[in-house]
Amino acid sequence: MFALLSRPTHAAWLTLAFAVSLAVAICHPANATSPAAVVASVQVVQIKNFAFVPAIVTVAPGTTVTWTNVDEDPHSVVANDKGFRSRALDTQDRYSFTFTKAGDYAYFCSLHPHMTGKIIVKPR
Ligand SMILES: [Cu+2]
Repeated sequence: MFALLSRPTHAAWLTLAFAVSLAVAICHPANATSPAAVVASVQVVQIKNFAFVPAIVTVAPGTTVTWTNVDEDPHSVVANDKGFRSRALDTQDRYSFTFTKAGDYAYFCSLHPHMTGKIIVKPR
Protein backbone atom coordinates (compact mmCIF):
# COMPACT_ATOMS: atom_id res chain seq x y z
CA MET A 1 0.00 0.00 0.00
CA PHE A 2 2.74 2.40 0.98
CA ALA A 3 4.76 1.42 -2.10
CA LEU A 4 1.78 2.06 -4.37
CA LEU A 5 1.36 5.57 -2.96
CA SER A 6 5.03 6.56 -3.05
CA ARG A 7 5.66 5.45 -6.61
CA PRO A 8 3.44 8.06 -8.30
CA THR A 9 4.95 10.72 -6.03
CA HIS A 10 8.45 9.74 -7.17
CA ALA A 11 7.33 9.88 -10.80
CA ALA A 12 5.81 13.32 -10.23
CA TRP A 13 9.11 14.60 -8.85
CA LEU A 14 10.97 13.20 -11.87
CA THR A 15 8.47 14.91 -14.19
CA LEU A 16 8.87 18.18 -12.33
CA ALA A 17 12.68 17.93 -12.44
CA PHE A 18 12.52 17.26 -16.18
CA ALA A 19 10.17 20.18 -16.76
CA VAL A 20 12.44 22.51 -14.80
CA SER A 21 15.57 21.42 -16.70
CA LEU A 22 13.70 21.80 -20.00
CA ALA A 23 12.60 25.32 -19.02
CA VAL A 24 16.18 26.22 -18.10
CA ALA A 25 17.42 24.87 -21.45
CA ILE A 26 14.83 26.88 -23.37
CA CYS A 27 15.56 30.09 -21.45
CA HIS A 28 19.32 29.68 -21.90
CA PRO A 29 20.08 28.47 -25.45
CA ALA A 30 23.65 27.17 -25.38
CA ASN A 31 26.22 29.59 -26.79
CA ALA A 32 23.75 31.40 -29.05
CA THR A 33 26.19 34.25 -29.63
CA SER A 34 29.46 32.26 -29.73
CA PRO A 35 31.52 32.20 -32.97
CA ALA A 36 30.51 28.56 -33.44
CA ALA A 37 26.94 29.73 -34.12
CA VAL A 38 28.21 31.41 -37.31
CA VAL A 39 29.24 28.06 -38.81
CA ALA A 40 26.92 27.04 -41.63
CA SER A 41 26.87 24.45 -44.43
CA VAL A 42 26.75 27.23 -47.02
CA GLN A 43 28.85 30.33 -46.67
CA VAL A 44 28.66 33.43 -48.84
CA VAL A 45 31.59 35.77 -49.45
CA GLN A 46 31.05 38.99 -51.35
CA ILE A 47 33.70 40.59 -53.52
CA LYS A 48 33.10 44.26 -52.93
CA ASN A 49 35.17 47.44 -53.23
CA PHE A 50 38.26 45.41 -54.17
CA ALA A 51 38.01 43.23 -51.06
CA PHE A 52 36.65 39.85 -49.96
CA VAL A 53 33.88 40.36 -47.38
CA PRO A 54 34.28 38.80 -44.89
CA ALA A 55 37.99 38.36 -45.52
CA ILE A 56 38.36 35.50 -43.03
CA VAL A 57 35.67 32.87 -42.67
CA THR A 58 35.61 29.78 -40.46
CA VAL A 59 33.51 26.87 -41.71
CA ALA A 60 32.98 23.19 -40.91
CA PRO A 61 34.32 20.51 -43.29
CA GLY A 62 31.86 19.92 -46.14
CA THR A 63 30.87 23.57 -46.37
CA THR A 64 30.38 25.11 -49.79
CA VAL A 65 31.67 28.67 -50.03
CA THR A 66 30.15 30.84 -52.75
CA TRP A 67 31.86 34.05 -53.80
CA THR A 68 29.77 36.67 -55.57
CA ASN A 69 31.36 39.62 -57.34
CA VAL A 70 29.29 42.72 -56.67
CA ASP A 71 31.95 45.11 -58.01
CA GLU A 72 31.85 46.74 -61.43
CA ASP A 73 35.34 45.34 -62.07
CA PRO A 74 36.18 41.69 -62.72
CA HIS A 75 37.80 39.70 -59.93
CA SER A 76 38.90 36.12 -59.38
CA VAL A 77 39.32 33.69 -56.50
CA VAL A 78 42.61 31.75 -56.56
CA ALA A 79 44.00 29.59 -53.74
CA ASN A 80 47.62 30.33 -52.84
CA ASP A 81 48.33 26.60 -53.30
CA LYS A 82 46.18 26.54 -56.49
CA GLY A 83 43.80 24.06 -54.81
CA PHE A 84 40.91 26.04 -56.30
CA ARG A 85 40.75 28.71 -58.94
CA SER A 86 37.86 30.63 -60.49
CA ARG A 87 37.79 32.25 -63.88
CA ALA A 88 37.53 36.06 -64.00
CA LEU A 89 34.16 36.87 -62.43
CA ASP A 90 32.15 39.69 -63.95
CA THR A 91 29.57 41.66 -61.97
CA GLN A 92 27.12 39.27 -60.24
CA ASP A 93 29.10 36.20 -61.36
CA ARG A 94 29.56 33.50 -58.74
CA TYR A 95 32.13 30.86 -57.95
CA SER A 96 31.66 27.99 -55.48
CA PHE A 97 34.07 25.55 -53.88
CA THR A 98 33.33 22.85 -51.32
CA PHE A 99 35.92 22.47 -48.56
CA THR A 100 36.10 18.86 -47.38
CA LYS A 101 39.42 18.84 -45.50
CA ALA A 102 40.31 20.79 -42.37
CA GLY A 103 42.99 23.43 -42.83
CA ASP A 104 43.69 27.07 -43.64
CA TYR A 105 43.07 28.06 -47.25
CA ALA A 106 44.56 31.43 -48.13
CA TYR A 107 43.49 32.88 -51.45
CA PHE A 108 43.77 36.03 -53.52
CA CYS A 109 42.47 37.75 -56.65
CA SER A 110 44.78 37.05 -59.58
CA LEU A 111 43.77 40.36 -61.18
CA HIS A 112 44.52 42.36 -58.03
CA PRO A 113 46.94 40.30 -55.90
CA HIS A 114 46.62 42.72 -52.97
CA MET A 115 43.08 41.36 -52.50
CA THR A 116 43.44 38.43 -50.11
CA GLY A 117 41.18 36.26 -47.99
CA LYS A 118 41.25 33.09 -45.99
CA ILE A 119 38.90 30.16 -45.41
CA ILE A 120 39.54 28.29 -42.17
CA VAL A 121 38.05 24.78 -42.26
CA LYS A 122 37.67 23.41 -38.76
CA PRO A 123 35.54 20.57 -37.38
CA ARG A 124 32.79 21.83 -35.05
CU1 LIG B 1 40.23 41.63 -58.01
